[in-house]
Amino acid sequence: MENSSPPITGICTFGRYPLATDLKTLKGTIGVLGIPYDMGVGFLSGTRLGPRRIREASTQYGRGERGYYDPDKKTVLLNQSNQIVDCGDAEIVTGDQEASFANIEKGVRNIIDQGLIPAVMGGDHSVSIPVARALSGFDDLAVIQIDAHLDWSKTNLPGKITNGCPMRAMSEMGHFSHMVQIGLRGMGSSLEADFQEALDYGSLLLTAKEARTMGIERVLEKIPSSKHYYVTIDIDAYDITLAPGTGSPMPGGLDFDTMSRLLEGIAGKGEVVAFDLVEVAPQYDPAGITPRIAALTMLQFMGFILKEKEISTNKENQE
Ligand SMILES: [Mn+2]
Repeated sequence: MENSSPPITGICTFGRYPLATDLKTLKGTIGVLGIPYDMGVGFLSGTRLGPRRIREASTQYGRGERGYYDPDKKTVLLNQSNQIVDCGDAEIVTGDQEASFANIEKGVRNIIDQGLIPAVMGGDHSVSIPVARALSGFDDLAVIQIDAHLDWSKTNLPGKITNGCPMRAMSEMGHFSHMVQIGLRGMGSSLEADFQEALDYGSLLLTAKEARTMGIERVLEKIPSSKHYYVTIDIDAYDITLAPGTGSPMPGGLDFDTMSRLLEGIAGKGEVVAFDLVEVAPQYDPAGITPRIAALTMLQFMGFILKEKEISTNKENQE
């Protein structure tokens, strides 16, 4: 990869990592998959533009095998070679939710079948439903949602799936051993009865305020131990000032450091087998903050995941 050339040059791939759209012959550890989809949105749509804008923002941070030095952690992250590939986008069929979801699930399954961790960029939050479906082969799998909203709405349109119901949908899938929901606050789409159903299901609910008050170390202690983790990040988990480009931005949210420490802690707790970052709607953010913080969040999480992989491989080699 010609990383000596300026970020503005070349074909726009996530983090300037190599493009690998043949999902049957993937090599590496993490496969980025875009989902330009927003048919699950009843209010402000536009998340179909998310993947392209996130990719564009991410090129500025493409460091190749050099990685980058983190002065807080005093370590170099993302310096592993040939670990991340950009798999392009899932095939979206305009107006056909079922076909689109089937294609998304197939795309994610293909990446997993090749032994890679899917890093999915949405798309509205309904796309996490086919992503979650694709994870049915993992045992002892917990889902951690980082989001301002509970996303346990009952869909009021028969046969229609919206971005307000992915966590309810996941609770019905039967292959998640635990559910944790962090960052809840403010005016959400879910009703009081939905919160009660989430609790009855056994979901651990932590509001943004609770997370702030107890501190991230305590939050990490509270997350149940699992062998495998799937993390679904709604960009509106961030405070409205950090991510205005989304359909339902909300004040009182997480800051970047909190998100970063949370993701680092999760990567250290168990094996992250998939993650997605959803709900970036760039057109509501002329300053372009939102796709940028989305790209940085994904890159950081990838750095933590690869660092953990490196540590566990070293341990295995020593044993
Ligand atoms: Mn959501």
